[in-house]
Amino acid sequence: MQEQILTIRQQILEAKSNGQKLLAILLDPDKIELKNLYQLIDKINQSPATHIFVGGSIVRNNILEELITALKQKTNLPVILFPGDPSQISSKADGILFLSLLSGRNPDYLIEYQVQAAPILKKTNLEVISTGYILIESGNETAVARVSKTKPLSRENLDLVLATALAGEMLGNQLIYLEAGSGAKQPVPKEMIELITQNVRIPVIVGGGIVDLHGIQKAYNAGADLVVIGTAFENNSHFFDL
Ligand code: 1GP
Repeated sequence: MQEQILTIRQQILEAKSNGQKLLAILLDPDKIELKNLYQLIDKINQSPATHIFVGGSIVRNNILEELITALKQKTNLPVILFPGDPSQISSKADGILFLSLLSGRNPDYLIEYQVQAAPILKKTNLEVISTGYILIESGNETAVARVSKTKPLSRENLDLVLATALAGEMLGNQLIYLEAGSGAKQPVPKEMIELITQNVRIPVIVGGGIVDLHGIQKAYNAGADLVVIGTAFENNSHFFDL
């Protein structure tokens, strides 16, 4: 029998239904030195990562294409764009988180950038994964809040975070991303992850401010389907070494 090739979204759904937890390493092209790239990719290959996310709130340098080409050559992991704006689209990746910043009220990040990106994406083979992106207050102003000029949702207001996630699901989002922001002082609270994952059926990504393996496990235990690690791996490529 011919083996069916699953899309990225189908793989995530399958993992969720099998109880398999997923891990994405986030690479910010601005923070990568190309001379260390192959060493970094070796470290990713030795890690438990199941996905690679590429992006940042603002990407100033032009290494995006080169980075993705190298990743595609040297790893088998799906490479998924996690863009801050439409300039960060590369047809060389496998997919893109098509984000709408549901926690904010800035129309640019709710729909304008999506309108700009849609015709570009239509010309690529990227798998477009509609993602409701919810920024949670995390103790310091993060790049997402600064760049998007939006306020994160309060850590205390669980009802509002739940209503926002439910609205995302009802609008047809295929994933919900609970984001504390890169380098956040505090990650998304466990109670919040529990509440959201118990009440939406779509997979939930959790990221921002997770600095150790215990933090990853805590998010999984609370119900996260996929955890994102950026800064901690950036600062220490031995992060996953036993
Ligand atoms: C940021 O959720 C990601 O968008 C990862 O955050 O850099 O804090 O791991 P960290």
